[in-house]
Amino acid sequence: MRRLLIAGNWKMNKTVPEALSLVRELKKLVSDVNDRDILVCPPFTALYPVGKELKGSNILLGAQNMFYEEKGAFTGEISPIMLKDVGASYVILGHSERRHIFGETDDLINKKVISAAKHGLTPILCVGELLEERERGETEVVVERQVREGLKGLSRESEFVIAYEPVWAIGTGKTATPEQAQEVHKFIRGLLSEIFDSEKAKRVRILYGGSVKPENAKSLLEMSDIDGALVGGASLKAESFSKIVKFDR
Ligand code: G2H
Repeated sequence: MRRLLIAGNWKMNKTVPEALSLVRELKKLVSDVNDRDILVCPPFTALYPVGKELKGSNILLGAQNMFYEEKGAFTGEISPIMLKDVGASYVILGHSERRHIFGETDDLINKKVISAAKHGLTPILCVGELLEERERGETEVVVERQVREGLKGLSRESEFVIAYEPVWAIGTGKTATPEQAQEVHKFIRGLLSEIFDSEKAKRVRILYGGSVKPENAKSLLEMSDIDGALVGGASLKAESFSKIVKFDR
């Protein structure tokens, strides 16, 4: 009942010519895929040209962050209206790099989630524990706080996606085992049932992120509560990203 979503988070990579060459190659490699959603999230500077290049294709466009206000004196920020304007339909919010390098709090992330939904952008709320937190047995406490705070005040009708990204598995080459990931995904779906109801919880897509590669995608994506992947490093090359997109179910 949940359509798979394979999303590429390019982070702070790719100039405009590099971004265009990547999506041109990717378009060819995945043109025959129609049973799952494919999303790319380039840096802000490449959103407009990449969006133009993707028109009429089966690849969706998303951003990696935004501010919650519509416009005004917020130097350096980008608004949801600006993202819609360049053709984005998704926005990654609360990525662990935003939380830990840029100090984003649950409260700020929640304001962004609410604003994205209000403007018709689908928020991808990222959650995940640090290594120390996992070792202290606090994974569920941390994830529960991030999910509850991040979704506070969001209406049941709003479409949103959750990405579970254990921080210790991001860009480190260490992947959570499919069983470790499934356990947390199941826990998150249970929380969604409590926050909304079980019907809504069944429809929300929960992605796994953290060193997803062509070699481990299948075993992760086969788990019952893993509905897709948020891919960083391996989304920077058309070949590896397309292999993840096209993993055999
Ligand atoms: C986690 C992920 C993408 P990577 O940050 O969001 O990156 O696949 O490089 O671990």
